[in-house]
Amino acid sequence: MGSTGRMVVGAFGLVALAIGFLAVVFLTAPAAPGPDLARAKTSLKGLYSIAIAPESGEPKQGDLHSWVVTVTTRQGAPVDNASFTIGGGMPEHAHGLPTSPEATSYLGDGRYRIEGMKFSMTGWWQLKFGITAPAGADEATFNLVL
Ligand SMILES: [Cu+2]
Repeated sequence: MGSTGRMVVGAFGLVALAIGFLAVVFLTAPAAPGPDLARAKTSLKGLYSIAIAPESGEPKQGDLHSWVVTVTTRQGAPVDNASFTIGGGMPEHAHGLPTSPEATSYLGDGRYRIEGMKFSMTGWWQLKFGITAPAGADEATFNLVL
């Protein structure tokens, strides 16, 4: 093999090495962590299981709409007589909810209707539910991306 041949082989080797290196960097880079979009979770102190669902279809930007929140004990028993504080906002914009949603009725089986919810912008929203019931006070935060 002449010196030109060795250079070609050498250059090819370097390119292969660079590709290999980039592949390792690319494949091992952590994926950008998105917010946890689960709509059912255990409350912060572990007292309740709490699940949220829009009452009719996925909410759209600007719509005043309702949610149904279901609260059970960790063993799955429905929680009656819960009261709620509802807050939240857009963590990336440092603003709160545009409305003051409230629990307006008990639907039975641990389900409560939350009325007056509105998402005035598209993007990442957080909903923070404070729950007070005979077993104690606890809270849960949900993420939504519109
Ligand atoms: Cu915003």
